[in-house]
Order: sequence, then structure tokens, then C-alpha cells
Amino acid sequence: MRFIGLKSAMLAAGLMFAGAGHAAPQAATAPATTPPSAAIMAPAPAATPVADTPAPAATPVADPDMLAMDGAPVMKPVKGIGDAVDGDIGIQPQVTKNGQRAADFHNGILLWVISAISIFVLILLFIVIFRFRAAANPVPSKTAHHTGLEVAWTLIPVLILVLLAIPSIGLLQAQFKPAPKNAITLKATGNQWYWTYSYPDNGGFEITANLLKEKAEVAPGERARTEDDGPRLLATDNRVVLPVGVPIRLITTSADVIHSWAMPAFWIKLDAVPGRLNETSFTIEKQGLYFGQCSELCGPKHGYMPIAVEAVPLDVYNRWVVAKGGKPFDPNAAAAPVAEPAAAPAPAPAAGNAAAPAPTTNQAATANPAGAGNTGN
Ligand SMILES: [Cu+2]
Repeated sequence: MRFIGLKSAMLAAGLMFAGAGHAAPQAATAPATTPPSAAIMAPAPAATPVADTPAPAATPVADPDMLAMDGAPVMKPVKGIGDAVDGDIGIQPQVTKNGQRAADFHNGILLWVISAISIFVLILLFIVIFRFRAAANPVPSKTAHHTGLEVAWTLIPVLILVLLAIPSIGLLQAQFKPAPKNAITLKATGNQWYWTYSYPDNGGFEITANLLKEKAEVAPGERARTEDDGPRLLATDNRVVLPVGVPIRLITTSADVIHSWAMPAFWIKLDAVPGRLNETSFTIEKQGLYFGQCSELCGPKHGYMPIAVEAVPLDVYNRWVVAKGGKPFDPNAAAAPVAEPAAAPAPAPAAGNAAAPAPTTNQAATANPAGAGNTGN
């Protein structure tokens, strides 16, 4: 534990200096080994590339450490963070604003209200059972109506529901607030039974995440899960890497049947529907390794398509992106150019479909390169 404290302090110091201008060398050693217990990331990383404009393209260097990041486990899982704990009940510790808001709503309001109502109804039930049983109450009352009581038991529940609806609708609205323009897009595509991810704002490179099998299940030479990879059925061969403190635009779709990209620690569960793009956004506020699963019954191996997200500082993220052959994300430059590619791909296929002679035979579709492109979308 003393080690962790020391490393966190070193990282904090490193980040402070990184803000001063030379980001890459500082972060090169520290964050890769940083445990998720490191301080919550403020949107500070935005300050990193301020120093000079050409730097972001040049500074992040592809180094072997980063290439290993989505293969070999760099960040180790911490029990209780981003994962369920045996015997625990309730909601996982939340690392996004909406998640914290929802957890507070659940723990601070909903739980108390439903407990009070359940106890109240139970007391009424016991009164009926004991006080009005045939032996204790041989001559039952003939009362059929009581206006005051009827108004009360209609109005009070309505009032409770209205009071609950106010924070509930606010939360719903916050969950589907469109991502800001400087967001990084992560596109998750469900497949039977694995996930593919692409990073359209970082040059569009792709990674594929498969379940890591247990030692007894792998073929000779095949990589088996270790404890450093994560828990059984949750560890993946490639992890999704995302920056902390930067808004993420999550887009889901599917190549076959309906899947659902669910990450409990982010308060995210978004269906991945073939032929559709679903969108939501979130900002991870804490470094760490988080686990989730496909949460839609998508076939016999539905339980075998886990999700592992590694949340790292922006400069580490950028180095990973470069190592994957992508282009690093510059939060300052992003606002303008991101908007266009994000908007362009969506309407393009629709327009293509409309413009291309849709009613004609499939001969046209196969001959038309635009049509071939559409199917991939
Ligand atoms: Cu699935």
C-alpha cells in the first residue's frame, strides 16, 4: 500500500509537470504502472498539448510498452473497482458523473422510499390478519365506501410518483445528452460473440476483443487468462483504452443480432442493434480497469463476450493510439474537425440508399461500389 501511495504521488507530480509542456517523457514511465487508486482526473489533461501545436503530432512515439498494453496486462485489476465483489450488494462504485448521480438517487432516495412503503404495507397486512380475523372480529363491518380514504390512497401514491419523477427525468435527460464537440468517439460493434472497436476520431483503427479462455480450455500455444488479465469470463485479449477526463461519445451497432454494451461502473448500457447507430456519452473520472459484459441475450455464447476498459491519462492514451497506427487526439484542435467526420458518415449511407436505385434488382446493388460500402455500414 505504501508503494501505491508513493506511485500516486509520483504520478501526480508527473502530471503537474506535464502541464508545463513536456508531456510525453514525464508520462512515459509513470502512468503505465499506476494503480486505479490514483487521484480522480480533473479535465486537466486538456492542458497538456497547449504548449505548441505541432507537438501533439510529433511527441507521442510508438513504443513497445504501448503495443503490449492491449495484449499483455499492463494495468492490473483491483478487486472492488470496476468489477463485482463476492457477497456484496448494491451498485458498483461509479466513475462517471451520471453514474454517481444515479447511485446517489438509488441509495439516497429510492431505497428509503421503497423500504418505507414496503414496511407500511406489511404493517397494514398484519393489522388485517390479526385484528380482523374471524375469531377476533366475528361481525364484519358493512362499510363499502369512504370518500376521504379513497382520495387519500389515490393522491398520496400519485404524489410520491411525481416527486420521484423529477430527479428521475433529470437523470434520464443527462444520460442522453449529446456528447460535446471535443469528445472522442468509440464505436463498439457487437458480433456473435465478440466485440470490435473502432476509433474514428483517431484515424479509424480497429481492435477486436475476445474472451480470454482458462488454462484448461486453451489449445497448445494459445494465450490463457491470468489473474492480471482480470476475473474469469471478464478478461479480454484486447482491452478498450480510453482517456480519463475527456468526454467519450459511445456509438454502438451490431454485425448480426442485437447485443448490448454494458459497463456497470460507467452507468452505461446501450443496445447494439444491426443497421442502427445508438449513441450516448460519458466521461470517465478515475483511472482504472473496468469490466462489463454483453447484456442482451444474443445467442448460446452470450455470456462469453466480456468488455474490459482501461482508463488512462490522455497522454498515455495518445501514445497507445500512435502505437496502434492511429492519430493522437488534440483536445484543442478537435472541436472543429471532429464535427465533420462525425456528421458525415451517418447521413452518407442513408443518402446513398435513397439516391441509389433502391427498388431495382440486386444486380445494381452488387455492381455499385457504393452499395457494397453500405452493407459494411
Ligand atoms: Cu452479445
